[in-house]
Amino acid sequence: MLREIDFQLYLITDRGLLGPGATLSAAVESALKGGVRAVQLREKDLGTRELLNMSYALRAITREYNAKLFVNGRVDVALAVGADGVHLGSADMPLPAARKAAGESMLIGVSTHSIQEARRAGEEGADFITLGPVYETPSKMRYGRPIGLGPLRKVRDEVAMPVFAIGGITRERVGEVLGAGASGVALISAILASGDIKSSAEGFVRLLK
Ligand code: 3NM
Repeated sequence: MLREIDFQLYLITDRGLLGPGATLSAAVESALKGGVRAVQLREKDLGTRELLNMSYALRAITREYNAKLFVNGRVDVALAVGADGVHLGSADMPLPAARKAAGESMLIGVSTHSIQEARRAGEEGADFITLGPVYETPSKMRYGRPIGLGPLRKVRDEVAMPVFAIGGITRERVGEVLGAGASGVALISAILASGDIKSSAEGFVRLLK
């Protein structure tokens, strides 16, 4: 089954980066106003009920803007709130099991950190992958050492699905990662910690047109 990926900018949440008093819903709405059309809810410290409530809230807002919603790691939550997809990391349910649970129409994105992981995700039927961290990220070692542009250049010959460059992505680096073969970019801080979420999102959208 072909499930189309119709976005190039993939915003991932981290409410810890928001200013004092800011809510994640308001921050995401600003990004949507700036043209973001795919959001991954990634708040790993939340318990199931809190995550569920936040997912419902983001589902309502993303729907208003005709944007896709992905839930990190939790097929059950994604299904319960009617999200468009789930995004799997290496500690989450393996892709074949997630596909079985999620059904055929749900989008499944997978985090990869090497050509080998990218290939495997392709073989297992991921709809898209993130590949990184390409650059050093503000949160540095949490995501491992930067892999640089080399794997991005190689991955295009290895997999057919869209590949999003992730890790330290800024507007200045969009040209470089697209040039290396990425089909889009996935990011947190360059939008959510930018001070002006809407205009940062607009900047990325302009570059990706
Ligand atoms: N995953 P920023 S890097 C969530 O390499 C995440 O899989 C990564 O944040 C990976 O855009 C990363 O602020 C953090 O660098 C991305």
